[in-house]
Amino acid sequence: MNQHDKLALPVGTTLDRFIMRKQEDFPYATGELSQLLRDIALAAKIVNREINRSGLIDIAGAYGNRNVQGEDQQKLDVIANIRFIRALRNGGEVCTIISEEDEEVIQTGNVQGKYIVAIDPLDGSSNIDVNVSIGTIFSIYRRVSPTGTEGTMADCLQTGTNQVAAGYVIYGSSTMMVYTTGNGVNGFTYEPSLGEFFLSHPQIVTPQSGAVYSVNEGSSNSFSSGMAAFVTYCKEANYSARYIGSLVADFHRNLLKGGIYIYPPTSKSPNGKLRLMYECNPLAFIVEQAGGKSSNGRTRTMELRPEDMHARCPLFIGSKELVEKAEEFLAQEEVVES
Ligand code: AHM
Ligand code: MG
Repeated sequence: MNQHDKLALPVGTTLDRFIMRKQEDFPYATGELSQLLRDIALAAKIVNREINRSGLIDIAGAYGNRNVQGEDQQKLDVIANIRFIRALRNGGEVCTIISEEDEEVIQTGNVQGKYIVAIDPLDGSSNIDVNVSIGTIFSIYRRVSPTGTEGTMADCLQTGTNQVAAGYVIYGSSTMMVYTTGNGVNGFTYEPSLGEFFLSHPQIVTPQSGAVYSVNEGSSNSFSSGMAAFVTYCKEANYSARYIGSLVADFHRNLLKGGIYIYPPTSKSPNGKLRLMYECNPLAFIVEQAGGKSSNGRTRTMELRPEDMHARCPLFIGSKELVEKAEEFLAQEEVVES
């Protein structure tokens, strides 16, 4: 290809255009969900900028702990929380937000808003200091209470099967946003010089099987017998162990290449560590839309009843055959122990 042809290449489909096109597929769509997704993408760009500068902020410690607006400098997960909430509040489509970073429900004041958002603004944030990929995970529900009032606990504690959209942003060697509205999964890569996400991974389909298992084996002393047997099975089958310790990064790799991510019950976290509303449900929706599977080892993640907005649950997620294999080992443990 000569230089002229290269220059004439189309730049591709931007996230905004893609969202608009998808909206046209639904004749009665009002555009509110589209706007909401764009609000999230905008906040993601801002958070991406903050993350990229985080090393420099440490170096700039000599300037004191205040940023240019005179605000005290805060940890990035707090900043990310503020950014996403602000974007969702300003957008107007969301009545209520629940966030891993906030103990209480957040009412945006937009009582006409039709949507509820559950968000983990910056997952794996302990990895920031060592320049390892981190992510944002979000989930969108339609409210069940009437518009014109504040969102209720019933709005916030819906089962995962009610999600209308879910996605994540991975801040890694490149920044990507991956999302589903229940009609397949699409991935967009951020082009920093243009300030846009471009469609780079259309219709992601996850491999039915894989040869990667991702689990913190440091906790293996407290694995159940079924869980321990599954890990032994993976080793005997010569699978590769890959565990970044940053859920979005581990999940993203396995989604594209095949594999299973597990956060099982351990003595330290008897219910697993990950949160049903902010981490497990959104990734479960995505993996299922890509042809994979997610459960707590026994029950489909998206059918678990959330008892509390911060509830935790075990997570077995990834390629269908591997998740089913792990479930077989867990079922076997019940037979042996009964
Ligand atoms: P966080 O929400 O406090 O960031 O914790 C979630 C993170 C996940 O990204 C990661 O997969 C997991 O915790 C790692 O936990 P562990 O260090 O116990 O293996
Ligand atoms: Mg988290």
